[in-house]
Amino acid sequence: MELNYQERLQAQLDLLKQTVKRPNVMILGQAGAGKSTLANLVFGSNNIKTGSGRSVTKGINYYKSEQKGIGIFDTQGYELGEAAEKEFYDNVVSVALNPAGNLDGEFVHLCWYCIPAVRERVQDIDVETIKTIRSAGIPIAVILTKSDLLSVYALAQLSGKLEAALPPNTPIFKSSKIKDIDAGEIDRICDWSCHSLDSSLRTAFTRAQIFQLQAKKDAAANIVKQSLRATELLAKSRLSADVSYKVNVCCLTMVADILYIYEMEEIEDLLNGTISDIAGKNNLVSLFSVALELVSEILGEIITEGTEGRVNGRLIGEFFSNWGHTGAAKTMVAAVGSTLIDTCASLAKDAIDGKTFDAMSGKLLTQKLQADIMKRLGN
Ligand SMILES: Nc1nc2c(ncn2[C@@H]2O[C@H](COP(=O)(O)OP(=O)(O)O)[C@@H](O)[C@H]2O)c(=O)[nH]1
Ligand SMILES: [Mg+2]
Repeated sequence: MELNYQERLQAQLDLLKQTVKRPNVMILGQAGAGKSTLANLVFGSNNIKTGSGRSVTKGINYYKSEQKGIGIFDTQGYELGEAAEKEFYDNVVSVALNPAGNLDGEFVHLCWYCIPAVRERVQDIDVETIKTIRSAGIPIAVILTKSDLLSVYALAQLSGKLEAALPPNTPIFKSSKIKDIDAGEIDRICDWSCHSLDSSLRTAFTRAQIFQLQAKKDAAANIVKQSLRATELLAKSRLSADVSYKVNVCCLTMVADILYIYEMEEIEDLLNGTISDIAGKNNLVSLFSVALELVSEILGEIITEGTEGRVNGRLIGEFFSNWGHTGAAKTMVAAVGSTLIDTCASLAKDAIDGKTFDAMSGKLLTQKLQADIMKRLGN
């Protein structure tokens, strides 16, 4: 059977995008509090604006990003004054506590309550809203935005005031759009958010946030572990064409899952699409499909030639000096998995650091991917 790995990989990624459950985050706070800025810090540059917004109720819009796999309830915030505050409170509470009542029947899974750090007092309306949402069982954290505008001392004072006014153990974080100021806090916001979500929503959140690379790495390592278990079951018998096909499918699923967690399509955007230009291929997915071609080639050689077969000029026997069929298949899955994680992690880091791919062509990346897999097969 002639297989087009690129198309199959893309199809698998599209399937994941359609089926993984989407978390909805509600971002609350006054107009100008820095809500959009925070969302961009966590989810990357073009998340909210690219999703199409729908008005849920007065002052609350819902943005659903298919690409990101995340939904955002963006509240426009309140004006000062009793009537306006009451309206804000009623709207927020009705949307958060009564999913069936809002436009799409979307649940609010998580709330970030933004308070600009320059604010000196804690408003009653803030405390009341946070208490109500919290007592409804929806995780809510306070985020002191624009923390660069306040001294460490003044920030601590504001935190203290908030702590005294809010229900015990309400998490309070800081954020700043200025790079390197409180950068670690964005990690902590992501970490807290991830762990506050139901486990069925964590995958999508881990994927959507761009900063917590360790969380992505852990999730990806878990994917490899599961694939190894599946491979072990598959390859118990002699490596026939049928088994080899199944191992290949297992690899393909694993590769798609890893690319999904790292959100390689977004990374590609962040790297300014220069990879595709230089590689002369369509996209990163096509680049990663070479890993699958390699797997298929090795499996093919093993079946037809046994250990005497050659891949990239090297004897297969060199890779598996002491190999049973199960061991060989597992070694290969592990090699592809760990190579892919390293490659994705490094590309994601480059994207976060604002690098582009002028220096390293897609061709080099492909070669490195292959070489790394071959090297790991030897270990
Ligand atoms: N100094 C500083 N300004 C910020 C920060 N976050 C947002 N801003 C600015 O505050 C204004 C409002 O931000 P925006 O994210 O649109 O607020 P939103 O109305 O709550 O969505 C913009 O001019 C931002 O550049 C920050 O961390 N530090
Ligand atoms: Mg905004």
